[in-house]
Amino acid sequence: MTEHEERSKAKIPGEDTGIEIKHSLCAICSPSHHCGLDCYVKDGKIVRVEGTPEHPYNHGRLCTKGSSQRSYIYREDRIKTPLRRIGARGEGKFEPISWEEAYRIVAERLGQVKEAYSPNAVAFYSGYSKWYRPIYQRFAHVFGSVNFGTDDSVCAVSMKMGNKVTMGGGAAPDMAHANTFLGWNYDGYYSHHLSVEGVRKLKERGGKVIIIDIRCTPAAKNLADIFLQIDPGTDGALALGMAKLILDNGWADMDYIEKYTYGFEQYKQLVDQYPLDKVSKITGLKPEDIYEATKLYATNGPACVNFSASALVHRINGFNANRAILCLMAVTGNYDRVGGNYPIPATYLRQSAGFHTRDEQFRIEKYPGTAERIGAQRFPLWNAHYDEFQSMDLLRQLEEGTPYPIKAMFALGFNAKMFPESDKLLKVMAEKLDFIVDVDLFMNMSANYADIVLPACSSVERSELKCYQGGYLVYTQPAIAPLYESKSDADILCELARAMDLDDELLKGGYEACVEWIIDGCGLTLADLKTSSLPMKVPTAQLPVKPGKYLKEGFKTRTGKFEFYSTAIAAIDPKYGLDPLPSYVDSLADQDDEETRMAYPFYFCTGARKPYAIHSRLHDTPWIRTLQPEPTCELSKQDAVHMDLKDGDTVTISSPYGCIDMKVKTTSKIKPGVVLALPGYTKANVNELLGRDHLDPYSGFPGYKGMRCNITKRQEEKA
Ligand SMILES: Nc1nc2c(c(=O)[nH]1)N[C@H]1C(S)=C(S)[C@@H](COP(=O)(O)OP(=O)(O)OC[C@H]3O[C@@H](n4cnc5c(=O)[nH]c(N)nc54)[C@H](O)[C@@H]3O)O[C@H]1N2
Ligand SMILES: Nc1nc2c(c(=O)[nH]1)N[C@H]1C(S)=C(S)[C@@H](COP(=O)(O)OP(=O)(O)OC[C@H]3O[C@@H](n4cnc5c(=O)[nH]c(N)nc54)[C@H](O)[C@@H]3O)O[C@H]1N2
Ligand SMILES: [Mo]
Repeated sequence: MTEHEERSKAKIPGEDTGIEIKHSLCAICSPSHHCGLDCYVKDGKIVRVEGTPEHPYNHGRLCTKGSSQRSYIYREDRIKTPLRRIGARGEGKFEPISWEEAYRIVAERLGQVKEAYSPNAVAFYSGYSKWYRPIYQRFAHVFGSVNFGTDDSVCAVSMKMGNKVTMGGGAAPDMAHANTFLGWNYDGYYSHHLSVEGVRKLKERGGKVIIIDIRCTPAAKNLADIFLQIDPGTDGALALGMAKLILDNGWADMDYIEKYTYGFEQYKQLVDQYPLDKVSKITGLKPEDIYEATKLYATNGPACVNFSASALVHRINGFNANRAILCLMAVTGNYDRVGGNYPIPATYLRQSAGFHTRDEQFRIEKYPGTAERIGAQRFPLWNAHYDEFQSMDLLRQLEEGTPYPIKAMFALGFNAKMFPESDKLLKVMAEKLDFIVDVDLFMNMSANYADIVLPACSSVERSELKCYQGGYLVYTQPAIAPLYESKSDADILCELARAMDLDDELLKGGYEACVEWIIDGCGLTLADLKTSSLPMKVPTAQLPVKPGKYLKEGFKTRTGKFEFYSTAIAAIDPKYGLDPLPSYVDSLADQDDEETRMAYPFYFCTGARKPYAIHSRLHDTPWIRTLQPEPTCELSKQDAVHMDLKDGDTVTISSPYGCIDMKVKTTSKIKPGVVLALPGYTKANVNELLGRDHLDPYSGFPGYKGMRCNITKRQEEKA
C-alpha cells in the first residue's frame, strides 16, 4: 500500500473509499507562499483538502484561506463558459459563446485597435495572480505593446525599487543567525504565517525581538521583547531618529560606513534634524522606548529587519520611509553580513530558490520598442527601474488620451476595486475603450464591463511551474479536470497566440514548451519534473546562499556602494522634486489644509492583513464569509465611547471622494483616531474613498494605508 493509500484509509473509514489523494498547491494567497495541498478526490470531485505533509515548504500546514479551497473553487459564481456581452457595459448581461468564437472575436478586435491606433493602445493588465506572468508579459510584447502592467504597481515593488536604488539587490533577513529581529510592520501570524517559526526559533536561542506596528498584533503579543505602537505613517521619522541615536551613542559601525557606503555626510546632516524629542512627538512614542529599542537593535547584533510588501509603501511617504529603514542596516553594519539582511538571487517569477532560470529573459526579450509606457512621464523613477507600466496612471491616460490614447484592455483577473476611485475608473473605461477582455474564475463587478469574459480555472485544475526556497522546483498536475469549460490562463494565452498567429513559436508551442525553455540549464527537464508530484531538488541550486557577496564584489549600484544618497534618484530630472536622501514627509501631506483636517479628522488605514481575507478573493466565498459576514471597520474603544458606538452598529465612513457604510468592531488594539478596514468588498469598497492622485511620487504607489476620513453613526442607528 502506498503512503497515500494508507493515509486515505486512516482518515476515512470504510474499506474501499474510492478516494485518491492528489498533490497540488493552493494559489489563493501570495505566490511567495503557495502551500502544498493534498486534494482528496472522489468521482472527479474534491471532497477534502489538507496541507501536504511531505511538502518542503508548508510541511502539512494549511491556513484558513487554504482550508476554504473547496468553498472557493465550487463557488456558484464561477464563470462557466466564454461569454459575450449583450447588455450595456456594467449591466451584467452576457450570452455564452464557444472558445473558438471567443478567440476569433478577441483576435479580430485587438487587431483592429492595433491597426487603427497602435499596438500600444492595447493595455495588457494582470491582477494579483502571478504564475502565468512570464507567458503573459511576452504575449503582450509579441503583440507589439509596451503596455504590460500588473498589481505590482501597488504591491511590493516600491520596496524592491528601494532595495535596487540603495543596494542593488534584495534584503532577506538571515533569521537563523541573527541575535535580534527588528520586526518592522511584521504581522507574520496574519500575512506570512509560516515565517513565524523562524522568529520563534530565534527567541528559543535567546534572541530578542522588537515589533513596530500601529496595532497590537499577535506578533507584538507573542514575540516582542519590545513593542513600539507607533502612530501610523511616521516610521520614516523614527528610522531617521534611530540613526541619530546610533551615531550619537557610538553604536554605529564606522568601518562599514567608511568602506562600503556612499553619501554618508549628506545623510548625517539629514539625520541630525531628527533628535529624540522631535521624533517622539512625530511618532507618538515615548523617548525612553525609542532609546531602548534602538539600543537593542544596534548593540545586540547581528540584527536583521523585516521589510513589508505593503504596510509602509502604501503611503505617499512610503518609498523613502522604507529607504530610511534600509539605511539602518548600513549604519549598524548589518547588510550582507551573517545574521543581518542579504541579497538572494531570484530564480523564477522573481522568487529566490538559489538556482538560475531564464524567466526574465523570456519576459523581456521581445520588448517591442521605444514608446513610453503608461505612467512613464509621471513616475520616472518607477519607469527607469521596473519593466511594467504604472497602472496608477491608467485612469488619467484614459481620460486625457495623452501621450497617446488607450483603446483596449486585455486583462487577467482585473479588479477595479483595487484602484483608487474604482467607480470612476470603470465609468471612464466604459466610455473610452473600444474593447475589453477579462479572464477570471468568478463573475464580478469589473468583469461586467468586459465585452468578452473568459473562464479561468484554479490551481487545483491546472499544471503550473513553481519554485520554492531551498532549491526546489515543481510542475504540478491537475487534481481534477477544469470545471465547466474553464481553462488554465497559460493555455488561454498560448491558444490565443495561435488564433492571432503571433510571431512567436514558443508561445504558439504551448505552456509546456515555454516551461521547457525557461528551465533549460537548471539541471532538471520538464520530463524529470513530471516524474514527481512533489517539489524536486534542483541539482544546480547553490545552497545555502551565503551573505558577503556584495561586500566582496561591490554593490550593484552606480557607485558600487551602499547608497545613503541615491545616485539613481539624483539622475531623475530635478523638476520632479525627488530627494536622493531618505527624507521624511507627512503621510497626509497632500490633505493637510485646515478644511480637510476638520472635515476628515480620522486616519484611515486600509488593508492591514487578516487571516481570513485576501483582497477581493474570499469575501464572497461562503465558508469564509461566515467568519465575518458584513464589511466591518475597527475603531478604538475610546473613540467608540466618545461617539456612542457599540459593536455591530453601522457607521458611514466618508472622504472627499465618497462614502461607504460598514459595521463597527471596537478594539483596544489600535490608538484613538485610527480607523482600520479591509479592501475588496463590493458593497463597501474602501478604495472609492481614495483619491486617484494620493500617490507616492517615487513609486506611484497609492496611499491605501494613510488617508483622511470621517466616521459617523448612521442615522437609523441614532434613532
Ligand atoms: N485599500 C487597499 N487596496 C489594496 C490593498 C490594500 O492594502 N488596501 N492592497 C493592494 C495589494 S498589496 C494588492 S497585491 C492588490 C491585489 O488586488 P487584486 O489584483 O485586485 O487581487 P485579487 O482580488 O486577489 O484578484 C484579482 C482578481 O483575480 C481573480 N483571480 C484569482 N485567481 C485567478 C487566476 O488564477 N486567474 C485569473 N485569470 N484570475 C484569477 C480574482 O477572482 C479577482 O477577481 O490589492 C491592492 N489594493
Ligand atoms: N491573510 C493575508 N495574507 C496576505 C495578504 C492578504 O490579503 N491576507 N496579502 C498578501 C499581499 S498581496 C501582501 S502585499 C502582503 C502584505 O504583507 P504585510 O506587509 O506583512 O502585511 P500588512 O498586514 O499589510 O502589514 C504588516 C503590519 O504593518 C502594520 N502597519 C500598518 N501601517 C503601519 C505603519 O504606519 N507603521 C507600522 N510600523 N506598521 C504599520 C499593520 O498593522 C500590520 O500588522 O501580505 C500577503 N499576505
Ligand atoms: Mo500585495
